[in-house]
Amino acid sequence: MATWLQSKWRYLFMFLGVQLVVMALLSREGYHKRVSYFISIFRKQENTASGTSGAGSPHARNHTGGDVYANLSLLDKAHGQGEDMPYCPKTSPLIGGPIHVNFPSGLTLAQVARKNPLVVRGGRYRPPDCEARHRTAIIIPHRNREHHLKFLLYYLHPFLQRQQLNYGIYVIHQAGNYTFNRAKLMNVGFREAMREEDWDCLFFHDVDLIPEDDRNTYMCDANPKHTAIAMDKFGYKLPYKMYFGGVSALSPLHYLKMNGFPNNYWGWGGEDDDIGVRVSLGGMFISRPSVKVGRYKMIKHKLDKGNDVNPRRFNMLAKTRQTWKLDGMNTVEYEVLSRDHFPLYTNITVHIGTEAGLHATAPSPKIPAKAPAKPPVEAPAKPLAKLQQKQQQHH
Ligand code: UDH
Ligand code: NGS
Repeated sequence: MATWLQSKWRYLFMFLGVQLVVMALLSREGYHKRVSYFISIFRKQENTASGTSGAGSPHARNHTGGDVYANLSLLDKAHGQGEDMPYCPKTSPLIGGPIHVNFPSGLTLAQVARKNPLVVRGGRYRPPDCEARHRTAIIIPHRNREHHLKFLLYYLHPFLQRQQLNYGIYVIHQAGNYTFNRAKLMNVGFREAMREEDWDCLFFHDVDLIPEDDRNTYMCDANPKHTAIAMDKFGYKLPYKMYFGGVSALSPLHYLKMNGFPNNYWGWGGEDDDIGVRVSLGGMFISRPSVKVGRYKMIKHKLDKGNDVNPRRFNMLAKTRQTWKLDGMNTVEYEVLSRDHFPLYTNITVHIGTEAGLHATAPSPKIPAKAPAKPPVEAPAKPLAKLQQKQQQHH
């Protein structure tokens, strides 16, 4: 009886042993994945529990924990920028998903520059180890918001690097104290950026909006794209269906199809709605990323001095259908006062005049918002001329 039991145990152990070996062999591949999956869950919990990190503590997070600078150490400057570099993969392996955003005090531009050693003069970057598939210019309308710009640059540079883009950042700075004109500055940005390089996508980007997920790719779609779909100040929801404010992305062809943006919205409000209407008047649709991905945190602020609410915005909006071909990229007038290639961005300071025109010093409040029916003052930059030709062929 005892011998029978002994041999039964022996067979049982042998059977279990063989099973164990087979299981170990079969699961060798999946094992690492599963282990790292569980580790990542624990890390995520750890990071949520430990609260904030981001800009204040540069080493605290890996990519799953939302540090926008995690992963970038994988980039190696030593890799050649030769002719024979392979194209970057369609989906960047550096993308990490949600980004933790906070605004620590004491951050300086010099610190931002040190954290972005591969960014070159004028705020330009291209991946060191592969040929980027996309060339994106970021256009930021600006005046008196240096403290916001610093944070935007802190987050945007690594964000764009993680997407393996060839990119450049342009700050279009309105000179003087006259009423701010966001849309006209964007027209200036478009023309001046296209003068420098044949960008295939332009992102029109408010200075106070920080993207919170790097799966929100800064590349153009087949239609104009509105990316600031879920902002914290609107409870991470679209405030209304036609909203086109904050951040949007257009290819040069999109931009020309809708005759760019209006030049005559002085002060706060309405210009973004006008742009949204132009998209459909130009025969296009608004595309958007998902609300999960198109998330932005706004740096809180009040309405700026020199940017009072425009009381005429509703009347102007009602006439977009009649005015869009008469006012826009084909009529924009301005004077570039300076162009500086700073380490983290290209600054273009521009005189855009007033409602009364480019050289009128004292604007008359009675001047109607009518678009000037003049031909364009400046000859289009070379890539633009090419595009206009393309557009004519298109129609
Ligand atoms: N901007 C400047 N300087 C200014 C004004 C605007 O740089 O003086 C730029 C900046 O890029 C900003 C963008 O224009 O992000 C849009 O302006 P905004 O931030 O003032 O507009 P927003 O609608 O906020 O985001 C308005 C706050 C309160 C409006 C209340 C009106 N009822
Ligand atoms: C609309 C404005 C837009 C503005 C949006 C969000 O009412 O320009 O609110 O404003 N349109 C008009 O005034 C016609 S916000 O909540 O960001 O201040 O972008």
